[in-house]
Amino acid sequence: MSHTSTLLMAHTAVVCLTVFTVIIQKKDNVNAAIQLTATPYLQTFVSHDTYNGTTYYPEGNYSREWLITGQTLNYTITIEFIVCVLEDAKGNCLFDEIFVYDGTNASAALLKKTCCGHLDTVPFTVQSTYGEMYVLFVTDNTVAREGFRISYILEYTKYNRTCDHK
Ligand SMILES: [Ca+2]
Repeated sequence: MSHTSTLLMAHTAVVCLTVFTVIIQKKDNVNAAIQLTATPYLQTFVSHDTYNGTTYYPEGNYSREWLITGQTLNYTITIEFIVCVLEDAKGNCLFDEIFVYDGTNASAALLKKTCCGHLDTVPFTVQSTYGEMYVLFVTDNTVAREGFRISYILEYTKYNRTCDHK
């Protein structure tokens, strides 16, 4: 093999590696927070793609995040935990948890930290201050359960309830 072709092969390998890395990074970006738009109509999201009430979420440091944005920021977002079964931590929330933040990421104020079960019996709701809410589901490296189904809706109430004419 000539020196030139060796160099060419090395160059090709570098190019391929670079392209591959870019694809991986793009995939990671896609796997960032799932974007949801809250409207005045009730919609839902679930803990994992194969959620059906009986199929467990993946075992092994599975995590997923959702960014819910309201069509109108001045309205609030209310989520309701309809079904929620996480690894039983006997109420200590040591293993698999859901965090709900009052903004667009985990730097915002924490509205709720839950592992459901007997401490937070479904259904229960969490409401944002404005039209943005960030939900983070984090699991440890073992034991999965059925997961959750959560509804979300944009509500007009916060700034208008007191203005209602009876
Ligand atoms: Ca677990």
